[in-house]
Amino acid sequence: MIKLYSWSTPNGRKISILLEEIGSPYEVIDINIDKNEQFAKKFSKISPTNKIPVLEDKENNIKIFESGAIMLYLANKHNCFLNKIYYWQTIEWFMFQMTQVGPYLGQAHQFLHYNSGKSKYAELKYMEYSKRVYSTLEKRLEKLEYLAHNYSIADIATWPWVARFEIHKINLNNYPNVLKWYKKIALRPAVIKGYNVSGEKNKIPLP
Ligand SMILES: N[C@@H](CCC(=O)N[C@@H](CS)C(=O)NCC(=O)O)C(=O)O
Repeated sequence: MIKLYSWSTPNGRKISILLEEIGSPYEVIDINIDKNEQFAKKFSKISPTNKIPVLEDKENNIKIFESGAIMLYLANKHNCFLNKIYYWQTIEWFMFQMTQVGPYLGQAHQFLHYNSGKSKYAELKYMEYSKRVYSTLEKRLEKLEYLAHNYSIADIATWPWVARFEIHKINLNNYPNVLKWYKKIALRPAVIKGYNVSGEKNKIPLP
């Protein structure tokens, strides 16, 4: 049995959505980061960075932190969502999520939503970065249905971040290709289920 330590955030949702897509049974252990449970002694032992998500798989006697590492582990274990033909394109767009979509939109959340008014410079900087991230996705999805041709870990990693469009103050209607991709993925039963397995239960936002 797989144990997933998670919370209702984009990085947590990536993993539960992937597990639902795979159809692998798993147990969720809530780590309420709003109550600083990530710093509890017990969790510190399995998460060296005191962050969710962490996955534990008894079958292979493994504990993994970092959402990217967890997703690669699951894609390799089950041989899915990491297509052999489009392997490097999938890795490219997966890495784009890990290094740009997540970090920049995450900072936009901090400065535009949770701490607005504290730094004009940071608000402007991360608003511009967010728009740049969306323009990159928009261009990529102009001719493609999914980020790396087939539905893959690149889409599964990126989608829960785009689902926070209201918090990073992006009008999805300005990015029609992203909007089409977002809405199509939002209809997948595994996405609907995986979105709400930990923490606060919310409706998938739609513009
Ligand atoms: N690079 C990490 C980021 C994980 C991360 O930022 N997790 C957040 C929730 S989305 C967290 O645990 N925050 C609590 C904290 O930083 O104290 C990953 O992709 O797993």
